[in-house]
Amino acid sequence: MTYDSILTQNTRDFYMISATKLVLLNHKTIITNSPIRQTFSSSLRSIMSVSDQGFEQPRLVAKIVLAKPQSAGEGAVVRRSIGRPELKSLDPFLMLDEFSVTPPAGFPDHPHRGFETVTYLLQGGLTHQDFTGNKSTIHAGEVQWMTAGRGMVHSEMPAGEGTHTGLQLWINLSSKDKMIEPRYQELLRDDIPSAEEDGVRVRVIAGESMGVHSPVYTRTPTMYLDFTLQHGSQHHQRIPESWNAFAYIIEGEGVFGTPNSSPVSAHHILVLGPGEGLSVWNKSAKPLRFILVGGEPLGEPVVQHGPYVMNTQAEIEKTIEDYNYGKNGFEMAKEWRSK
Ligand code: FJE
Ligand code: FE
Repeated sequence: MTYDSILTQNTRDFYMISATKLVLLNHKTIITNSPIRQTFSSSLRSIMSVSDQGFEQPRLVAKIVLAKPQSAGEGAVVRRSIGRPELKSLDPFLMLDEFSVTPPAGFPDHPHRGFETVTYLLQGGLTHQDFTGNKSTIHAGEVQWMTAGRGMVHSEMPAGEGTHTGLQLWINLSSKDKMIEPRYQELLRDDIPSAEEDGVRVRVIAGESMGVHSPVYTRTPTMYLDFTLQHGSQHHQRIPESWNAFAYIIEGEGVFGTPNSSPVSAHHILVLGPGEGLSVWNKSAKPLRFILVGGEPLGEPVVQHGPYVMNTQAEIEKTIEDYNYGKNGFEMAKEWRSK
């Protein structure tokens, strides 16, 4: 966005800025086409960045947790952030794993009920097979958004040799959506819209950022953004105020919340406090890559038994029975095996 467009479009901010800045802004209209424009607009940028892009009430970092490696599935390694003892859940999010699988490791046939799994591949490929006969592979930069609803049985295995990595997020469904028909939304590389400006690149997996929108339909209102900030860049991302939100660092290190905060490095999750949005700076020499995820809290009781997430213990017991007897959405579970 140019400062001219900020001036003409954003009258609210115009009135909020201080007298000093008003003087500068008035000058700017005069010097717009002059040779000193470059110098002037860069000093203008540093003065204006706080009031025009930042927030009066930025979301500060409320908690930082390191996701240490642990084993999961069959021989897979996950760095679990949400779902570990220090961060049991963050309504509506139930789990976030940064996973690494090398054959023969993987996540063989297992059920789910009551929530969504969002798998985002960072390196390699992951093949998914389910009990309705679906089979597909996602590759680095691609997403499978699975709404398990009333029941899904599937396998998630590495596609080929070597090490395959990615992120899997579990998003809870509201009580009215827990028993819906299962569905998939698959986003291949070119289906994920992106934007780039001033050293900041975003891939929009869910929600909206920098003027681009994801095609994903989220039952539980959610935003999921993959940011890469080059050295020296900064970004200010609005997040609905009633939502819970976190950032998870994939690589590099970044300054989150306020410009004087200590930098945080890869494999840490940062839980954000209340406020209008997240401010982030890359003051390091290397690129910073992180996901920023936010969601509307459901505010409902959560009873989890492994891959089943319901509202009451009785519903969990019913789910175990449905799976064992192949009922209420698990009809295909008894006969099916992945190939
Ligand atoms: C699961 C243990 C598990 N994190 N990340 C118990 F490992 C799993 C499971 C996964 C998983 C799968 C992928 Cl592809 C990536 C993951 C846990 O499948 F569902 C239960 N119940
Ligand atoms: Fe699964």
